[in-house]
Amino acid sequence: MELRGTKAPMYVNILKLDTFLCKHLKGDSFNGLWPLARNWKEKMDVGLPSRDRTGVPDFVLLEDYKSTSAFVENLKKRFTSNLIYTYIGEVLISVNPYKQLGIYTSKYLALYRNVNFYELPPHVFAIADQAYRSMRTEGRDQCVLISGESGAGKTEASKKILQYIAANSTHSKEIESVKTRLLNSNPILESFGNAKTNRNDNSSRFGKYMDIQFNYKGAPIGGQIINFLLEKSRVCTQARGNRNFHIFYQLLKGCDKELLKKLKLSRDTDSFFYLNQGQCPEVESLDDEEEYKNTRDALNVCDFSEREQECLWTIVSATLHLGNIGFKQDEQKHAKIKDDKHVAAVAALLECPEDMLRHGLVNRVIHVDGDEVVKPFNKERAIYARDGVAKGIYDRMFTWIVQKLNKSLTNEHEENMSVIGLLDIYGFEIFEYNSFEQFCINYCNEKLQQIFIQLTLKSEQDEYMNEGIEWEPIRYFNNKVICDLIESKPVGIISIMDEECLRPGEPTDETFLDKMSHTIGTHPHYIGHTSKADYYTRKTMRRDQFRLLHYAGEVTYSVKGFLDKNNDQLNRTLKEALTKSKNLIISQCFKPEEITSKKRPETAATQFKTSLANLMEILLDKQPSYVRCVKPNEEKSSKTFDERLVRHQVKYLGLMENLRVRRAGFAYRRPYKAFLARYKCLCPSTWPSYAGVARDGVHLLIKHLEWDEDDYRLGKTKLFIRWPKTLFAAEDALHSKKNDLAIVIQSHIRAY
Ligand code: AOV
Ligand code: MG
Repeated sequence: MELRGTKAPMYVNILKLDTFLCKHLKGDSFNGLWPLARNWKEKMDVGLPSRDRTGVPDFVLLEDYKSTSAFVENLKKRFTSNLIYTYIGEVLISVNPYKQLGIYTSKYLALYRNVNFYELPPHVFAIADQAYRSMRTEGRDQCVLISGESGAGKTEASKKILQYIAANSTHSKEIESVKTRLLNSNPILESFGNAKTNRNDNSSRFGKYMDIQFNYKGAPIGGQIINFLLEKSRVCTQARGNRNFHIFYQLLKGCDKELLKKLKLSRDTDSFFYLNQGQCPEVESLDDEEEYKNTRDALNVCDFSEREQECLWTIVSATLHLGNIGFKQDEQKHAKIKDDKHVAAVAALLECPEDMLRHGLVNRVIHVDGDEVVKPFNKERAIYARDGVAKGIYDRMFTWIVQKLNKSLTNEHEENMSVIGLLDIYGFEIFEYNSFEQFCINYCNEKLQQIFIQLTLKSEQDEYMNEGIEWEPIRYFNNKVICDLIESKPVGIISIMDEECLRPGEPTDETFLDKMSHTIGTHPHYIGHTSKADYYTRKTMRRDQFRLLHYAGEVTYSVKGFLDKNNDQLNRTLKEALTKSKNLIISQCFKPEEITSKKRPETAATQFKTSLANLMEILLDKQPSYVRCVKPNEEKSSKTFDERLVRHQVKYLGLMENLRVRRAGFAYRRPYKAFLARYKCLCPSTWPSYAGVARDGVHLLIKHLEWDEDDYRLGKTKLFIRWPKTLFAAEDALHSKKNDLAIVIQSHIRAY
């Protein structure tokens, strides 16, 4: 810890004081905090702060733990005092402050290092530290699951955890290079996979799971990223106030003239159909030009060669040119290409045969009895084909980037690695108009909620068992019923959708909807037109809609586009044109085998389901920590705490349920040693020193404090306290003792 300015002499005194106290008082109750704080006053302030003004730092200490209002009120008190973090036991609740709080500096990084979870105020660094230390001491793989709705702060939290691990793990030259690459993977993925939405200027439009791998010394030696379902429809359409992925704007604003010319682009974002629909070319909080530089730097750090980077830019610009290909329709309703210039540009940039591209954009070739039959598209189908190519190349390029990053992060030399996994996935989404993408995103959130409930309940139960304390089963809502509705076979929504996609004849979104009505219309979490729902509920739905009662609330989906998006097929001629591309990346993404293979590719939803099932396996294998992010208002304001909005999130994040589980028996628990260290000065038999077993010491202490028999239990390694008030009484007693101690310290300082 550096010593600077006028504080230095004081700090030296404190060091001496520390020795003095340890020697004379044989280790005071604040021992664990001494080396960390900069001056004695700061040390004195650590602990449970004033509960009236700033709320309780752990929800288990709420007197009225069953009341959502009390819960929200506590969050509000803390938010208005700039305390954005609160625990429920070991789960961290984080409220987006929408301003820089100065709580992620090197001082904080050092403060939380190697300190027991409960000795410092709640912080995301404490979660990171706990995961890191558990991995090292228990040798168990860890994962941190971050959830919350769009804009609640998940991605920021995951970056802070990575920052903490990079700063507080072992250093060496080789390791530094791994750390830099791990940190630089974020800006790359964000440039290509994040976009401005109405809820978040930097919204992740893909799910991400990242493993950080460590050697036996605890140094990060590599990483592995798994990406989930990029929202590729954004490449072609953006609702008002939305933008396309950041990279498009970065490239147009930031690249030099020479590259711009080579890519046949202009800087005017409005001249591109794929960029002007949202009518939002600029975002105040984003500097596209500057970000372009950052993206390039990050690409260099992560071993993307010059040539590879050039290929990325050609794909990004080819996408823009594709969007500007317009179509007209002749009398027979056959589509004709309007903008030759852009087709030529796409073919040149992607280095693929122009004639094939032209043909594929307006025709479908089908095989009937061994003969090729050409079926011209109408304008609508031609646009669909064009958008298909744009989405296809962008999506596969994104996956290619992830794979490339993985190569750069792979460590092949070390065995016996331990890992910490970070999961940052898109939050639950309820829009006015919800489509296939929201269906997948919300399904994913259902799965995460399921393991959250399962695991917290299970770990709670395990803890009681291990400590030899009686466990009283509690009732809770299990959302498995909704997961089953979506994913079970053969009558889950995904199966029904797949069946429709594969059915010969003319399956449409409407026939899919009808089929759902017939098979799952009576399911308690499904509302369709034939459901037994009340008249009013059905009346609020359009003919093309169905509604799911998710754990987080009702969402009405429009089936429009479900089958197409699930089928996710590029027309054969276009795919063939892409397999002939000489572009380094496109040629890796579109292999000729795809054309020759007779096997039908899996549908989008089924692929997603499989990747989620894999993710669940990965997660269940690890010891989880949780960060639950809450959004204080819809205006991105640092001043407003919208109680209604927060209440809703508290409900659907299952936080009350979580608290109920945690409080089912005992509100508070601490290992004996830690409890004794903090409170031993309250009992003459344990103060100033206690040489016996910590458990016995705690017993003596409790007897001295005259606690009621029913208010606590002595477990094998921990003390369990039933009511917060018991702890508060001890804490108040400690506080007055602290004041006495402060006087001793002050007089000592004067004496120096
Ligand atoms: P998300 O990941 O949860 O949404 P972000 O992590 O991108 O949300 O946070 C949204 C914005 O809120 C950030 O760009 C910051 O401006 C601000 N913010 C979040 N956390 C903090 C913090 N701890 N301190 C200061 N500002 C913060 V989405 O990706 O949309 O579901 O798909
Ligand atoms: Mg995000």
